[in-house]
Amino acid sequence: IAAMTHHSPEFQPGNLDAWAKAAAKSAPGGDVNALNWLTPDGITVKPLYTAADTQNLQHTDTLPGFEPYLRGPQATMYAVRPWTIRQYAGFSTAEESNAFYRKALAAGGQGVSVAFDLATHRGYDSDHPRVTGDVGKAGVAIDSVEDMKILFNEIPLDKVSVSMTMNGAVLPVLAGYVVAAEEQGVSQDKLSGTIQNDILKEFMVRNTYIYPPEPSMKIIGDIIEYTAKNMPKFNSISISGYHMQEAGANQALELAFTLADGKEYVKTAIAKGMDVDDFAGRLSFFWAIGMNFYLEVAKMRAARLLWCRIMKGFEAKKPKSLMLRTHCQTSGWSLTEQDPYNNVVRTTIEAMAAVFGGTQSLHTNSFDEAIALPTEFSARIARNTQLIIQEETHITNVIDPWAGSYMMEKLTQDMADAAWAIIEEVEAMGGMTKAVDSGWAKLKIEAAAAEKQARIDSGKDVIVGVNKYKLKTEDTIEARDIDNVAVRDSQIARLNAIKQKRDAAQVQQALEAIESAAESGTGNLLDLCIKAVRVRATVGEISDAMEKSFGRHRADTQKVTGVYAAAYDSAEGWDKLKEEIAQFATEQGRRPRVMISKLGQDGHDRGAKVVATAFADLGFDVDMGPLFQTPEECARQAIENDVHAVGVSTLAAGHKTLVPAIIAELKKQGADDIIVFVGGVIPRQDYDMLYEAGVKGIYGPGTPIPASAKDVLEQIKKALG
Ligand code: 2CP
Repeated sequence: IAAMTHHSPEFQPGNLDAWAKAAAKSAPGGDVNALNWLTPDGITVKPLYTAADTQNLQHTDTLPGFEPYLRGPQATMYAVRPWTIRQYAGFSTAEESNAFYRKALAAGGQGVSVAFDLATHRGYDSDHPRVTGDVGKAGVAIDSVEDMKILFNEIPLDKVSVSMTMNGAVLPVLAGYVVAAEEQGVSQDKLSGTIQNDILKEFMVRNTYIYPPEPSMKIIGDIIEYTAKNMPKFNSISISGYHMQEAGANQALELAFTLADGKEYVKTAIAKGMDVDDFAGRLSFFWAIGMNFYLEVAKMRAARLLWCRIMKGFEAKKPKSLMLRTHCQTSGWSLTEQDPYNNVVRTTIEAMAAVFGGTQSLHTNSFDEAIALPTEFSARIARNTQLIIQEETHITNVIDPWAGSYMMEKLTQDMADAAWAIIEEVEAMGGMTKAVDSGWAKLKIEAAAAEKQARIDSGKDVIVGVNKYKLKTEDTIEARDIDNVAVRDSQIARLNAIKQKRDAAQVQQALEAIESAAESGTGNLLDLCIKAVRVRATVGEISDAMEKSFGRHRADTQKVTGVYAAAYDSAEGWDKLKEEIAQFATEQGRRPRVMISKLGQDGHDRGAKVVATAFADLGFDVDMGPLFQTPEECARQAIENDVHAVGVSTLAAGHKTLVPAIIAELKKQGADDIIVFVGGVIPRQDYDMLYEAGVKGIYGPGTPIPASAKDVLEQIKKALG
């Protein structure tokens, strides 16, 4: 029988040499190696894998539910319980968001995931003058526990697990959730859920920090300590690579930096005197899943392998401490404004990668998210994408179905090796806090982003409907719009009512206790914040109390140079534009000068950084405004630097308030000769309104940078007459 199966008379299997000869006949230039794909991570993906590729791998004989958990943290995985369908949502007021969650849960959603507005993220109450454009946009506005109670009204917090994406104002928000549950009759030990609480990546990419790194790490230590003791079912942190990939990192970089962040948090908790096994089982992770299908599956498997290795290095013993559990979200960056229904397909492919990679929880994006917040319709399609995979396809019946694939096993090892090399580089620098502090990690991601953009703009990386197979005309689709003024007014009314009713002396006392604990470094800050929330102190007041001794973090605005130009290799239009810019400089006595700015609390700066890099590589003089400017501050800086143009990058829906405001400020300060252009996520239906306000150019997602640069140059020339 053995002889029959190995030398079946039915076919002649061939061997590798023979295959190479046969393949060379159709390979470009007769070279099989030309079929290799060198990924952005530096991994060579070959067109063919065989048993020889997996011969020496140690992990291929392992099992799910056992070390190193590469094949999944649970023995049965989806065969018993599929991943949690957990859709990230939140907008406008607590009432509206609550209604949205309840409908979603009734229609098949399985957990809640709260998106807070940027004012809340940055620790400002809705009545703060810095956040007029941000309240209720891109998330729900929360000022006090009264808002939290409305947010979770009729959602049983002892049954439904809740994820809260919060990093900056993590203490008052987590405290608000605990107190809202308490007033619902649910004690802390029954609460299951997750708080993002991952500050290191905020300094690299997401930018919703409040305090500098050191006190921020103290806060994280306090939260890990408090939850380990009082909230055993609650995941104290969601160590996130998601935002790194969204900001441009390739998969190996995302994996490495995230695991290195994880190491740093473990060290922080151990330094507080905790036993690793007392908290490590409640550290969880969060990956972005983009369009590099094989790499994403490999990344998720490699992540579990490496985390087990890292935790053994800390001498963790409990299985739960060694297994990496993760949430995934399909890539928002991969969504296109052009031909947007294609995004349903992209999201489905990405969701499949997350599922094949063995995720514990998943968010699938809605197809309209490159344009605005999801509508009821687009949110339904996104949720159903997961329900269909769970209930129609039978994909869930088999655990880790890619195991044993020559390609996937080898790629898993390659991905683990690539990430491990970066982790060791970080370790040699003294760990992730140092790598972040020096700006090195951020620049590494920004360089990857600029390279990627140049590959897209020069057509090397294809995006259907954007740089290939473009439609001549696009239909506009329905987009959700939030009346930010109405939300702000209603938040301010509720804030005022709370302040009138509460016991001011009690509040004062609770805030002073927080202030002195922050000052002295003693006491658990989460414990003190819960006490302050009970007596109705607000998010802004609690944040201020800590800011008094912690201070507010200000980021450097470094930018990479030369990276975009080096990766952009469609020289023709590029060289001509560079010449035009040089000619402008000769005629005007100086180069065209633009200020790229971010207004309000929107910290998504990938686009701004990539544009700044590319414009500088083209020959513009580029100033980078600091994050979180008010229109008034931005106008002042633009005038002081004597720029020709201000380019506003907006991704969090603040454009209708903030863009007219910067134009008005420039006028007010006597500089209406400075032109304003806008880039980012802007629904088509808002274009007219912005042009009427005086904007000279609008560049949505997918605009090739050389095209926008040329247009800006023309507009500057026109303004100069
Ligand atoms: C699961 N369980 C099982 C099995 N599967 N038990 C036996 N056999 C099985 N096959 C058990 C688990 O051990 C667990 O119990 C319980 O069932 C729930 O399963 P889970 O896998 O822990 O799922 P979960 O409760 O949904 O938790 C998943 C995560 C959690 C990943 C651990 O941290 C999470 O939900 N994260 C979500 C993060 C998130 O939504 N982030 C939003 C990002 P025990 O707990 O008793 O063990 S917003 C993104 C935007 C872009 C932003 O950040 O700005």
